[in-house]
Formats: sequence, structure tokens, C-alpha cells
Amino acid sequence: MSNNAANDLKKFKPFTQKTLPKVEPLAYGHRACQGCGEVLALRLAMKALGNDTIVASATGCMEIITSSFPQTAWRIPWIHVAFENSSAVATGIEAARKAMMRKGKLPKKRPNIVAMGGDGATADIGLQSLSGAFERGHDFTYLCFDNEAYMNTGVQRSSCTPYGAMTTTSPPGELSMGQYTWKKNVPAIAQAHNIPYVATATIAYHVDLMNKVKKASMVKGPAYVHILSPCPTGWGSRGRRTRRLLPQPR
Ligand SMILES: Cc1ncc(C[n+]2csc(CCOP(=O)(O)OP(=O)(O)O)c2C)c(N)n1
Ligand code: SF4
Ligand SMILES: [Mg+2]
Repeated sequence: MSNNAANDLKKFKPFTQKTLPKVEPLAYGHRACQGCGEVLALRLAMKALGNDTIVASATGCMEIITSSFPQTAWRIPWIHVAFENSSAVATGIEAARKAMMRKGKLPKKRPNIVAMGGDGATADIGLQSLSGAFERGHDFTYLCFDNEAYMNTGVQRSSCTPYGAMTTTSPPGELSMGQYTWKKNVPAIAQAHNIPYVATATIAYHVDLMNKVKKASMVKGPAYVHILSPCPTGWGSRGRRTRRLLPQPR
């Protein structure tokens, strides 16, 4: 976190278990698999951000399960964009809002502008637009929901799949040990852009996750939150054990 960010966070009041916001920008009634850790992470992040939020969402599970036409689970402005460009679209929204405020066509306020994607959308195909948005210094928050593979298209490996893991494109067997590359450290890449705020979170520490997302939204300039989100369908685990798969709070 930079010094400017510390300044932006002077008014930050942490959520506690007793003061969790009741607001639900992402409604239930979506079509995620039972026990999906990614949609839980998304719900918690959106609770932390509140209704004054605009979201640009890369394609992937979270886009598919929340927006089956003619229905939607979103109660806030949300746009589905291509796999590779949620950062570009979010920063376009931010720039357009700024121009309209300058011309007096929008009231002067600062909604949360969010770009989001899975690990594939973030670490692989959207990395370039993410890097460009960081470099230009746009005032937005990027949320990466990392379930360690391309789940929406049938559990293919991504560069966030851990060493040795089994996916449909890194199958262990006589000729292969499974995934043979190490997990790409995207938070470190974000940090190397010298942006004001970078954090990692998991659904096992839900209040911590919400506080980090809230902080990211309060900081002026680019912020990045990387959220480990188990996927029972891809990980071959039971839906009811999703949270327990992660290191637990003591
Ligand atoms: C340019 C492009 N390539 C491939 C796809 C197909 N595709 C859609 S979603 C997806 C996987 C998404 O993986 P990830 O970003 O990790 O999100 P998850 O589904 O795991 O939440 C792929 C490969 C696409 N939509 N566009
Ligand atoms: S495949 Fe995994 S990430 Fe996608 S909706 Fe199902 S549990 Fe969630
Ligand atoms: Mg994924």
C-alpha cells in the first residue's frame, strides 16, 4: 500500500462479523454449481462495495451464471465484455464519467468502478489490458477470482493452476505429471506496477476479504485484489466442504 493510499484510508471503518452490510448487489437466484466458492467470493466482494458500483465482467463462470438472458442476478449496472478486456472497458467507463462530470452532465461523485475476471481472464488473456490500465493510473478496482483453471469451459489449465495439479489439459499419467509449471504470481505482477493497493484474500476469511475489497475501492487510483475461490466442480470436491478446503482461521 502506498502513502497516498494510507491517506485515502483514514476514514476506513472495518466491517466486523456483527456489522456485515445487509446490501446484496448480487442477488441469489443465479446458476452457480452447489457450493461454488467463486460466487461466494463475488457476493462478499459486492456486499463490501455496495450498490454504488459499476462492474465490467470478463467472460467466465461468474458472467455465465449471473446473466442467463432474459434474467440477471445483478442489481447494479453490469456489463459483460470479452474475455480479454474487462480492464479496458472499466477504465473507459471511468474516463467517460470523468468527461461527463467535467461537462456538468453527471453529478460529481465517485462510484466504485470494478473490472473483474477469473484467473484465466486475469493471468492469461486479460493481462495486457490489466497492465495498461494500471500503467495509465485509472481510478478502478480489479477483482481476480482465482479458482486455478478455466472452469467455465471444462477445467483447462491456466497459468494460475498450481504445480502438479490435474486438469483436463494437464492430466497426470504415465507421460505427464499434471501441471508442470508453477503458479503465476499475479499479485506480485500487480505490485510491480507500483499501484497504490494490492491485496490477496480467500473466502475462508470472509470479513478480511470484505475489508480488503472495501479498502481497494476507497483508494484513489488502481487497486488489485486476488481472491482464491475454490471450485468444487473443477477441484473434484464436495460442495459442502468448499470453505474447509482452505487454511482456516484459528
Ligand atoms: C478470446 C476467447 N477465448 C476463449 C474463450 C472461451 N472461454 C470463455 S470462458 C473461458 C474460461 C474462463 O476461465 P477463467 O477466467 O479462469 O474463469 P472461470 O470460468 O474459471 O471462473 C474460456 C476459455 C472466449 N470466450 N474468448
Ligand atoms: S464450475 Fe466451479 S466456478 Fe464455475 S460455477 Fe461451478 S463451482 Fe463455480
Ligand atoms: Mg478460473
